[in-house]
Amino acid sequence: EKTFHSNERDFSWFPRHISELDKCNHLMTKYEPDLDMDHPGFSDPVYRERRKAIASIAFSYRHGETIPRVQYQPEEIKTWSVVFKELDKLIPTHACRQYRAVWEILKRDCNYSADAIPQLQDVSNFMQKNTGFTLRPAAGLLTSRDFLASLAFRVFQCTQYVRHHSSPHHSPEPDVIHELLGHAPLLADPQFAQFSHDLGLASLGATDEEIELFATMYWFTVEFGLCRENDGKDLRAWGAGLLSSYGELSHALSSAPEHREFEPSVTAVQPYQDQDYQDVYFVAESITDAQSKFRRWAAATLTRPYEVRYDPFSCSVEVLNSH
Ligand code: NLE
Ligand code: FE2
Repeated sequence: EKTFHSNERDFSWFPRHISELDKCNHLMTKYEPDLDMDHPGFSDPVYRERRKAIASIAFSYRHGETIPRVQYQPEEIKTWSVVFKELDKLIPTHACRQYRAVWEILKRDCNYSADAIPQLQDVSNFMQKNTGFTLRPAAGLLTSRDFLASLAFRVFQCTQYVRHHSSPHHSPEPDVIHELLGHAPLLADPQFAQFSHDLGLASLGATDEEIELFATMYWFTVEFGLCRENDGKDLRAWGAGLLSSYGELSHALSSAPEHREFEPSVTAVQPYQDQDYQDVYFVAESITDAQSKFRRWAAATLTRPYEVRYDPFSCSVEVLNSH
């Protein structure tokens, strides 16, 4: 049984205007290569310095600024290139329909190729034209509360450094390859953008326990979700953690892991680890189906005594029937 005191609730802060996302950039420290012994870059001081230098862009970034460009080094481009080529081969048979459609457009109109790492500002402009989503630079893995809050403003907080070259097939943490190959294509799809936006809005003003449920929900959908196509005959990936990891993408669709039906009340409490390939994935009928199930579940689960709505004209969140 969850209880909360209403005066506690009155003090819970969340961003009301998009510019307040400048205050929503708290990092989880577990993936700092300085701290995590298992991180592929741990024993490489040059990598650690480089990652820090790129992350410093995010620390000084303020809402409304153009995202500074990074001059990627040959080794970083090589890592990108390996991942790009492997995924380009798998996408036709492994990625969901919406992803495949945007993938072709990105290659044609947005300089997506094995030769260069696209710049965040260019990709942000492309997404904005399609769904209103924009990118802002993030220094690493953020707290779930901060990360989910930004989605309510159709802002995606995006890392800019590149994974360690020793592990192109899988990274335990987000990096620019994960963001640009995993997330960006689907954030340019209207239906999927709406699903992400819904998750973000649901998270505003939520209790810590509820944030945990939403973060788990996010994990098994936006990051590792599967769906069916061709009248249920084919299994396809729509999760960004799969679409940026050619190692895990093949694993996820094989018969090795367990495939369970997406059911919000079950999915939201499923334990998971974030070091290696998952051994359980949830399969939705479609993104629209996941979205309507999520909406029903969130409405029944949330304890906040008000509703929120995003006003795209003022880029702000309105609180309705507050008492
Ligand atoms: N495992 C993913 C990849 O290798 O791209 C990143 C997951 C971030 C949650
Ligand atoms: Fe991600």
